[in-house]
Amino acid sequence: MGYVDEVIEMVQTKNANEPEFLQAVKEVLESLRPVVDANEALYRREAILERLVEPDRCIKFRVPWVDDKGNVQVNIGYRVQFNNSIGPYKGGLRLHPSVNLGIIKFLGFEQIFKNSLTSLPIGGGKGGSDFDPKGKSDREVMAFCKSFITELYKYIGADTDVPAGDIGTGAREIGYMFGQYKRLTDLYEGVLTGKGLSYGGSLARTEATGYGLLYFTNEMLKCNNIDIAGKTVVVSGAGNVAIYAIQKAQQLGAKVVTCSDSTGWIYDPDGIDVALLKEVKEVKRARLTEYKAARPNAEYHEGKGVWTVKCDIALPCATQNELLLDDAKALVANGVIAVAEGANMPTSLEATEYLQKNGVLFAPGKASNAGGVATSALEMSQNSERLSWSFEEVDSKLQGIMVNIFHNLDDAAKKYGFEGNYVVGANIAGFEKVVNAMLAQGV
Ligand code: NDP
Ligand code: 2IT
Repeated sequence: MGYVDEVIEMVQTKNANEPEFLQAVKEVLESLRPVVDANEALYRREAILERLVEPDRCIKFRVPWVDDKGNVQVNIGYRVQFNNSIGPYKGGLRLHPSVNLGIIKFLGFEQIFKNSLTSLPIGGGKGGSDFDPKGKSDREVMAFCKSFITELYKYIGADTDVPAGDIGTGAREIGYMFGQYKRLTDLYEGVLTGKGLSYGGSLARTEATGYGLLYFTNEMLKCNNIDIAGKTVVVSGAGNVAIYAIQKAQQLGAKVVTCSDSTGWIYDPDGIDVALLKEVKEVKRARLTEYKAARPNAEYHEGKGVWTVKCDIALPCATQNELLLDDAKALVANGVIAVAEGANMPTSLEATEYLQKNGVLFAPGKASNAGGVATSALEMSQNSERLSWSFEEVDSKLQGIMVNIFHNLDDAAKKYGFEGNYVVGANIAGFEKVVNAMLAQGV
């Protein structure tokens, strides 16, 4: 058995109850075969793959807080510090009832390669909790966030580990967490990113993941002689990534006709009204039925369904494993040209393979959604130099980073004989920098 297969089998045995982690490891390691085969003796001796798939540490803790009725609630908090070979651990905090250790490990593992692809000095980590912010009052969210940081603050710091937003964690949650960190440590430092603009946040961080997704997609299309203007786009999700992906796609001249949340989806033949979507989701924190109520021409459907809508470009921006084999078949049958992931691992392995086999340009999230964390790293730079850059400056750096990521992975794919396979390209390009650092730093 080859080295890659041995390590996949070991991960399977040791982490049998963590399917998402296993899925992420399989996708990465299988596409690293060409590099691993070329360096097998060295990597085996140094146990590079065994070291890569085992986090530096997993922190799990109790998060007690008091709800509005005076009852004590208990959630579980996690931080997985996966790999800091090229910089301090960096990655978001997910607040969602589905969160468990396996999900945080999959996200932390992906983050290693994503952060490496940004070309900025950030290592991989991820955290979160099974706390559900939905339906909670601001005071309850604050109580949870303060309790969460009261334990986590021991393990994070501007030069150690810098958490940020993810599903369920936005500016409100980051604000409460930053306040508690400052109170406990007396340090005014860039320990969290995605902060408000008045206390160290970066302009363009809110927009960065969605905008970055479109900068990447646009470059990928351009290099394949396709113009994004006039194309029909379907988007899933209606959160931070989806909203700003829709906005930038429209600015580039495309027409976006769908969005979704965890209960249903919208088809808007006139194109999604971003201002209305922001009002419904960012201000009211309401369901998409409110979008429909304000747009007579739009349709609202319960459940899943955006991938059945005819489109040229599909952008999954909600969560993992939301685009499965049948969805990929529906997209291909409807003539899709490109699928670019805004979410982390939204496309299953089978669906990815089907899309690639059918000639669809496929951009893996660790490359195409890296604009969020890249801009977080720019926020860290601004915090370190105690300066704030203009929106235009950050946005132009973000554009440069996304274009650069595309060419790095395109080149890596070509170098190893996998031209056009951006999954292989992203994994190899992300891995090479990390592995070189690991080798240089020894055991
Ligand atoms: P948000 O919480 O802002 O939005 C998530 C959206 O996805 C919501 O509309 C949510 O619906 C919907 N959704 C549908 N099904 C699910 C489900 N099963 N679990 C969770 N959400 C679901 O999150 P983000 O937009 O920040 O994140 C979306 C994806 O992008 C995630 O995969 C995240 O890891 C990834 N990502 C985020 C980055 C960032 O900077 N924020 C950076 C890079 C990647 P509802 O409103 O009903 O909950
Ligand atoms: O998945 C991700 O890259 C994020 N949620 C953003 C992480 C960050 O540190 O900004």
